[in-house]
Amino acid sequence: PTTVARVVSTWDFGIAANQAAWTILGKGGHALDAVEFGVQVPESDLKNHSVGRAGYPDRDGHVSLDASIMDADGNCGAVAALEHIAHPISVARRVMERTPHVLLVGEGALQFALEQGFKKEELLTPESEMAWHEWLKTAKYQPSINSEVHDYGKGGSTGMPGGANNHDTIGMLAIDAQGRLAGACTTSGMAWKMRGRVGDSPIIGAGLYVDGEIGGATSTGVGEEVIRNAGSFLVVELMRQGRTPHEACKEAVMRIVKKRREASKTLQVGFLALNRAGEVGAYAIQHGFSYAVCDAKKQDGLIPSQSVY
Ligand code: SD4
Repeated sequence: PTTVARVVSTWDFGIAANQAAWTILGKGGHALDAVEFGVQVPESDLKNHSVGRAGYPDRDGHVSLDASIMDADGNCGAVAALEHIAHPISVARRVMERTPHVLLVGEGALQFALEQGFKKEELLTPESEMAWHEWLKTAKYQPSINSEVHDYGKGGSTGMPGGANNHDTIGMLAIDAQGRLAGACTTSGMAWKMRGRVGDSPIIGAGLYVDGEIGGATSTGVGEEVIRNAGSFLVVELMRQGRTPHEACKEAVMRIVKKRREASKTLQVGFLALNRAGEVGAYAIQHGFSYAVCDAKKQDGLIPSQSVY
């Protein structure tokens, strides 16, 4: 069957990531290769402080990365709290393809990555280190919800100094010319998180879910709220029940808002979904979430998501 190939991803940095994915999709390549290649772009981007290299560290100064990847047949792999590896998404794919497991964490994930030939690197850049030192001046070393309340007016939710960063996790979903779906999600998590904290991004069903019969979903924002609601799985299940991607994302967002009415006023969660027919939808709690769509007709479309607030 010939389908319209399409790739979608979260936030404005999704444009460049989609274009990379398109170099594979546009040639009739596999959706799985496209999403892995696509999200490597923000993983490498030194200006991006919420994904991969140059990501903001945890409270103790460690850059610790979460990533997951999934295909249409239920194959999936993920890494959490992985340090020193520039492309966690590629380690996640190796977990999927070369181990009997789905998720490797921390030291074990690093050991596996090194065994697979990935290079051990320092991912904390001088700029991120400076931002961390700046944060340390006022930070109390204890989990505080306010350290993760962000300046949505500037479009981001990563808790960076001065609200200057308007980028978050990248979640990417693709359908290729043969109708195969795949998704990838990669992040350095919430800036200044507790050491060992894992968000939604590497949790299959939370930050990412793909079902070849239905479609895929991915999320960005405060991962705890997404995990609590098995967010991406919920979006896909709602599409299974007949919702459009937009309706499914909206209903999943409303589920969070309903359960967490007070907290949801100050936190961001955004969902992005792509169904088997190539239809795209998104919804967020806070204003400012956007997503990028790329196909044969449009290479750089950035679309603002609707939101509750
Ligand atoms: C997390 N959802 O670790 C990710 C990161 C993110 O705003 O999107 N931050 O919770």
